[in-house]
Amino acid sequence: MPPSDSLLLDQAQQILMSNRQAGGYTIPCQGLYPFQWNWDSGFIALGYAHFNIEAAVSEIKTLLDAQWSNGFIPHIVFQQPSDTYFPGPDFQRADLSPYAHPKFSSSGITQPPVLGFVLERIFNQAEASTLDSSLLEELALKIFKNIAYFYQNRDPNDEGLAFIFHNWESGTDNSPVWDDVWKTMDVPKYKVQRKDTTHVNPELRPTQREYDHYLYLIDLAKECGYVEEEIFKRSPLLIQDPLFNSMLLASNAALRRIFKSLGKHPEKISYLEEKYQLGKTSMDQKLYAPDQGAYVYFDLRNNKQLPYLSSSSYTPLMAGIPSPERALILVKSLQQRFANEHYLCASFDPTHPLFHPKKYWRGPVWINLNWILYQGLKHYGFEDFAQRLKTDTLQLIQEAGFYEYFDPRKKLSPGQKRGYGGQNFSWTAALFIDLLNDHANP
Ligand code: 2M8
Repeated sequence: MPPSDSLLLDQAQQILMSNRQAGGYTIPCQGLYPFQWNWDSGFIALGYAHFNIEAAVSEIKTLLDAQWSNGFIPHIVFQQPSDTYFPGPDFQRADLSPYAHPKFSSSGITQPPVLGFVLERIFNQAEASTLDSSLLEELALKIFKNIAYFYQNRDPNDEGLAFIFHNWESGTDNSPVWDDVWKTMDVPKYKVQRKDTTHVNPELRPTQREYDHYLYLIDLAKECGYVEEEIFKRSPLLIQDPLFNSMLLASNAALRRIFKSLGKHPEKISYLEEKYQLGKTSMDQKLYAPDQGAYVYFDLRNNKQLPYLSSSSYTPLMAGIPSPERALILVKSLQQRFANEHYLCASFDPTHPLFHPKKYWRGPVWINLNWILYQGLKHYGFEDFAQRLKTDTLQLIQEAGFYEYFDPRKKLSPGQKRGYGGQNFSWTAALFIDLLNDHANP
């Protein structure tokens, strides 16, 4: 490993340890995101697994501690008070749900379910002797309950696909994909004090008007007492997201492998297998857009595909969804649209007029999405392209540092920055560690 990489590796470990809190969980970024976030914790655990296995396990455990009685896992757990973030617990009011955890204050929306494959990787990474199989089983059963929650509460048409009812559930907060949904809504103007705009350049964050929609959707879910059946009837945002569902299917597959390795829970393995096949077929039939050569979002409320390409469009590769022939089409589409004048992988189609290279989820590169795409390319044996993706990812971090997101344009004018958003960002550090220590995984 070049000396510069080993310095960066040290720095990445330090970032994680300094973002780690006394309660045994890690915040994504000081100030900007001062609580525990769901899928952040998953990616963060993957980084810890290489140098501090206890911290890796604790990251998952602390998140699962806040799991609701129906299996739901919130997108934010407000583990400790902080006044540097809005909307906090007083606005999000998870306590309105009959299933909310009585001891943990949290949000009532969720995020892409990554914990299944994260758990598998952590245990594969750990020395066989350091973690016992009863711990693996205990955590896997909780994650199973979470996966089953989606099939039971977010899949009213029995398609093996989960719907989301908030853009924050997608993790890709202000993607242009959501613009179409906002056009169908007429929401009030909220007079609230945002905090995100005090930490980073407000022009690069979602607009005030976009936030009105985000807050309105939370208010609507609160009116429904966070009961999915009600939300399904009323929410103007009801989406089957290819990224969210790919994470669900990848976690489903990982859980089956875990139960098989334990030699236990055959009925759960069959249940998951059945749902996986259903989800795979539905995703291939409903979310695939032949004219784009990739998967897109399906708007369940208005019963139509949303015709945009984003980095999410290629994430089904990680869950083994497309046939090998279709996987090849995906890779060609990715190469043609995303790989020419840009580092991989812009979060939104760089050839589209709505692409913005610096604005959050409207174009910049995000390291967690790159990591997911890298796994997908390797899964189908596209070794060279996977290598290109890995090199691009490491190069962005080497050039700019451990930022939240990166401008994907290869050529920047003098004085233009490469890295944006929060600094010393936890999942950027964690996944840098994982990519540098790339190891064989199923
Ligand atoms: C961003 O989202 C939060 C809301 O969840 C925010 O902007 O306040 C997203 O990038 C999301 O994917 C991420 O998990 C979160 C914390 O890093 O920040």
